[in-house]
Amino acid sequence: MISTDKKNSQYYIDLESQYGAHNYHPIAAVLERGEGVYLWDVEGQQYLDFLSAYSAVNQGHCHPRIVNALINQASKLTLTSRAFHNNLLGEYEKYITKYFGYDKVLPMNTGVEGGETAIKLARRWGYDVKKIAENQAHILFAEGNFWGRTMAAISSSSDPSSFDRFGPFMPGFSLIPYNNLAALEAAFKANPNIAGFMFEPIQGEAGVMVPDEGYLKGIRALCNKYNVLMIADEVQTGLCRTGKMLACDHEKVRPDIIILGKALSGGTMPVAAILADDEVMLTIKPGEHGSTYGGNPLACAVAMESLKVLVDEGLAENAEAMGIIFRERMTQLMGKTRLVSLVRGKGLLNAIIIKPFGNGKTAYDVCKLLKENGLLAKQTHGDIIRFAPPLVINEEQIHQACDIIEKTILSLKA
Ligand code: IF1
Repeated sequence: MISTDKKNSQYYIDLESQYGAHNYHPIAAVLERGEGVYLWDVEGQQYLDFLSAYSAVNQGHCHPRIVNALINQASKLTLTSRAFHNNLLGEYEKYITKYFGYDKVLPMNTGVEGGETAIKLARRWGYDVKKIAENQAHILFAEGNFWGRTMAAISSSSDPSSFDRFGPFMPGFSLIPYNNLAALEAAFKANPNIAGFMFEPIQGEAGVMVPDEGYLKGIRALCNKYNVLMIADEVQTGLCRTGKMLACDHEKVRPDIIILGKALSGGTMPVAAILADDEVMLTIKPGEHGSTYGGNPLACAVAMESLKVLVDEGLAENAEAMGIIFRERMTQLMGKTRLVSLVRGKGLLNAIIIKPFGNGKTAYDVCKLLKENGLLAKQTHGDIIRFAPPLVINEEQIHQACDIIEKTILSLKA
């Protein structure tokens, strides 16, 4: 007797439409299983995952070591709140601070909480250490930034789809052009109350915007010169994604505050971390910041294993090597079609720019065709497709993916 309770993709899509907020417009793939670089939908169709949940699954879907760490800890103790101590938090805090070379870590949950925490730390350091007048601390951001959906995050956004009709906005923020050191120095000169400059070493959502060589070193030098905290948002670029442990490592630059999230848990649960030295971190006193789940023992166990896997499996080196192959293949593709106008990226954070084709179709339509051909990717800002597979991808799989991308794009009519 064939089971009749097997539901198809449309059934699940309809449920989401009926009962869920419409705050996304997903590609029509209903996924039910993931392993390594692969996902399977409810019809059993296999896909190469080239989004990695926006770089949260760097270690590959359901990595056995990370899942086992989750299961083992989940059967012992998951949450105590920070009203009490537990036997994993201190071990984790020692592990991650030694791993990245900072005095202390403040554990939170989502990446945007990491950004909020970094801003609070920078403002508090501004008042207590830089001696900025009360309520005058200012934080600088780069145009094109994306660091989440909270009111502070959208208050610092230059993208109307993030902030339009959500006002009023948080004061004390301003924007300068990305990848522009002259604009950064001019802003620092004009305002002595700037406590921090928060930036992405590569702007992910903006379309994998890779800054000029020397930009990160230039930020470090100007932050030193004007006594401003250098705040690196490595939520998407960190944890081996760009071919180094941190994207700032490409220029051997050490920010004052680092924000981590996403792959810190290998894609199993929300885990974020803010790293800084004592001069910054100890400006927040007991009872002045926190969260219910921040630093929970389950997150500590999962994060330690996720960090170990990155090093044990050489995922930064693999991302570097596989990224070179990917960009070479995409550059060859550019020579075969007018539809691809640019390839850019570092490690396995890459993007192509697709010109409009066939009566105004865009990158979103290409992603729908890629899905039909067995590869999942997501467009950003109309004409850009970001390609970011799990960092465990091997040479055969990267060529398999490039074959799918090439076949799909060459089938389009300019
Ligand atoms: C969505 C985008 C990516 C981030 C950086 C902080 C955060 C993010 C550099 C906040 C989060 C996510 C959010 C998610 C989709 C995804 C995204 F398309 F929205 F912009 F990756 F590019 N800093 N990015 O990229 O981390 O609070 O989400 O844990 O909102 O749809 P979070």
